[in-house]
Amino acid sequence: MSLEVNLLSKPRFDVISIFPEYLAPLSLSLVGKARENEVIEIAVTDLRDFAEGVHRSVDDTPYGGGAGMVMSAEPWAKAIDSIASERSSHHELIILTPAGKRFNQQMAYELAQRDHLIFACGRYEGIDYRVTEHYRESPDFTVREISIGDYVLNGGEVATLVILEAVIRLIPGVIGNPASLEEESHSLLGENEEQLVEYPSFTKPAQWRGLDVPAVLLSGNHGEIARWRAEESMARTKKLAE
Ligand code: 6GU
Repeated sequence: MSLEVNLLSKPRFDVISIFPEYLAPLSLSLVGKARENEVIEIAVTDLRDFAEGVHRSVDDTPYGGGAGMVMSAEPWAKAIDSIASERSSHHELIILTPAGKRFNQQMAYELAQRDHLIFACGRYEGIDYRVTEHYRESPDFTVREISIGDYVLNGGEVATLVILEAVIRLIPGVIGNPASLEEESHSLLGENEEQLVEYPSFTKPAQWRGLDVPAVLLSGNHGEIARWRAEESMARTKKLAE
């Protein structure tokens, strides 16, 4: 299993949504800077641009009955085909759904290796399942259904923000000091083979509202400090499993 991120071309991220404004945070902070510095490319597409008729409808009632509406296959296929035709690479199509595989750090590393990710943000009762089936049959696509946890959101937009934030920070050149990727919680890099969470951190002042920074961190003894941090990491990780 290689966790090193090796990319031949600039990674491209496409997001398809009926609420493009929901993805506005992708212009902020680390992700926004990576776009400005042209380390990555992100484009947001309005699904309705690919819907027909005066009402630009993107949904319909479910076959078999039941509550809610289902997103129609054709606008999705038109949007996905249009986006894919702009790039010759293999495409990773990510369909956001609470019925998908739970997102984790291992998946973040895998997605950070890909040249082209397309995020399909479904709403309502989801997307006509034939969209998944259709692109699974194509050799140009890998299709993944992903969930970010065991709760229900109104759509895939926020899940896309979560996944993009986890993935993009792993791309070389996005984070100034890559060593910080090794020490953090859930890291699969460096010496964190047991997938420990991070130890607690403190900064100045040494006393604050009656609370002292642990004395060992002021000792200057690097061996003692490393041992204390490793013990804290193990204790925190153990506590999470309770
Ligand atoms: Cl990816 N989508 C929706 N609608 N709800 C979710 C989710 C995704 N992940 C967890 N809950």
